[in-house]
Amino acid sequence: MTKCPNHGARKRGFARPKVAFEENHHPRLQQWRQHFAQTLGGRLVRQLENGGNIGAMHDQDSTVDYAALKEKIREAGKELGFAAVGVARAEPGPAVEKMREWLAAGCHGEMDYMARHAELRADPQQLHPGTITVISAAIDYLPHTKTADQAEQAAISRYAQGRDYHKLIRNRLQKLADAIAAQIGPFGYRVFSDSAPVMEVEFARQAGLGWRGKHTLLLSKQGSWRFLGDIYTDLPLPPDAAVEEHCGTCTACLDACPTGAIVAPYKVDARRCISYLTIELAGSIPEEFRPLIGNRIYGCDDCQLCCPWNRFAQIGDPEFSPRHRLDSATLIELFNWTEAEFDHRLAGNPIRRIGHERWLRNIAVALGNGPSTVNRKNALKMKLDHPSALVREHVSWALDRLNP
Ligand code: B12
Ligand code: SF4
Ligand code: SF4
Repeated sequence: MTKCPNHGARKRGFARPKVAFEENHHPRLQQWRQHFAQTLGGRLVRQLENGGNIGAMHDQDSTVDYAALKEKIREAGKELGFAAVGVARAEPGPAVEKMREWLAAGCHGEMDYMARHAELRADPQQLHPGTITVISAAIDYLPHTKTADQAEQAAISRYAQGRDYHKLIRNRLQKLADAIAAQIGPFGYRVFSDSAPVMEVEFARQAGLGWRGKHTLLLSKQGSWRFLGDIYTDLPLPPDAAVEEHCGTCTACLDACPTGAIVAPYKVDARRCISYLTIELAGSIPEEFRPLIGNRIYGCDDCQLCCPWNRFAQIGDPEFSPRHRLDSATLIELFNWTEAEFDHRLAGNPIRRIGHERWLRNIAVALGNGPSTVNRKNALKMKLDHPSALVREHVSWALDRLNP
């Protein structure tokens, strides 16, 4: 139970959100704020000032036009740089059963948190009491249209070449929540972006942001190079309609996957996915997959690169532009980064989360995938006595591959 500091009204399960706007907010948001204060939001604020109960906000019979509010939220979201904003009921539906099957088959591998938090993922009310609605938002991240198809180049997943999206999206969602709160008063909410057990793709699908591609990612007519984030809230906003699926008979992603990780349409076995093997897996990469990883050292984009809908994708938010030449650096160059350089250069980048040891493990595999050059072999030999047994094992494997 928390107590609203303004009115003393009691409100179950929700802390009072921050209501102050950022000083540097966009002028259009300011305009919307003024407009809103004079209309619907203003009515509510006045109602609260007159001793109204905050609980009235949750009353479907109140005078609030929630459909109009939703459109204002969408507009404010666009002003904050979101490519799309939609609304879903906080009910993941049949996707929950599919998730349980996926977990029961062990497809999550060592991602224990997926199993541990399955019930929280399945039930938004358990994760954040009072939640009845999900505001789902997508932000474009495609940093460029180059490819890293030269063997000496390091292939780093496009999502990880610029700033870490987790905090950035949560900050923007917080601004969106602030914008709502500044107009209608305190309301219950919590923001997420890949930061808690939330079925982000399913809610985005239900909210009409796109359909689920056969690679399982959210796909739209503007492509799939989009991050997702959510606001769980107690506002009774009317849900949007899901959009029609447009994969048709295409199976390009299943065919393109280097490791056969898309074991059936709409089913990824994470244990086979290069994204899992290079990012989530802490230990040794199973040998059967190493040759298939090629020059990919962090994540994999193949199931998106081949997707016909990504021909229509736009370059994303400039925050995701490549840093430290992560779009063009060579494997050897990155292999030679010391731990201090790794930590310093990748501050604020998602790659830093895997740590220097896994970074070297991944690059050793990519170097081992050839071609066999003197420079490559010399770079590997320099790490033969690395303090980490994990690194040493992958370096030895790589040298054996280059010296058959
Ligand atoms: C765990 C996880 C992974 C795992 C597992 C991926 C997976 N497909 O499950 C690994 C590490 C492999 C991974 C990889 C990647 N990920 Co990831 N990942 C997540 C995370 C944290 C949870 C996803 C999840 O719940 N998976 C569990 C399974 C059970 O769920 P599911 O695939 O959504 O669907 C299942 C059921 O719901 C059911 N189902 C649902 N609808 C339907 C419909 C039909 C007809 C059928 C038959 C079944 C079905 O089938 C599935 C079970 O087989 C989310 C963030 C989040 N909180 O949601 C990001 C997220 C999905 N990942 C993201 C990204 C960007 C990636 C990568 C592209 C990164 C990269 N470049 O390396 C790759 C893509 C690989 C791929 N093809 O999925 C983005 C995707 C954005 C988007 N446009 O959709 C997310 C949403 C993060 C974010 N906030 O933006 N990821
Ligand atoms: S990210 Fe790569 S390995 Fe994983 S499913 Fe997509 S194509 Fe396959
Ligand atoms: S490659 Fe084809 S099947 Fe796969 S997500 Fe794109 S359109 Fe759908």
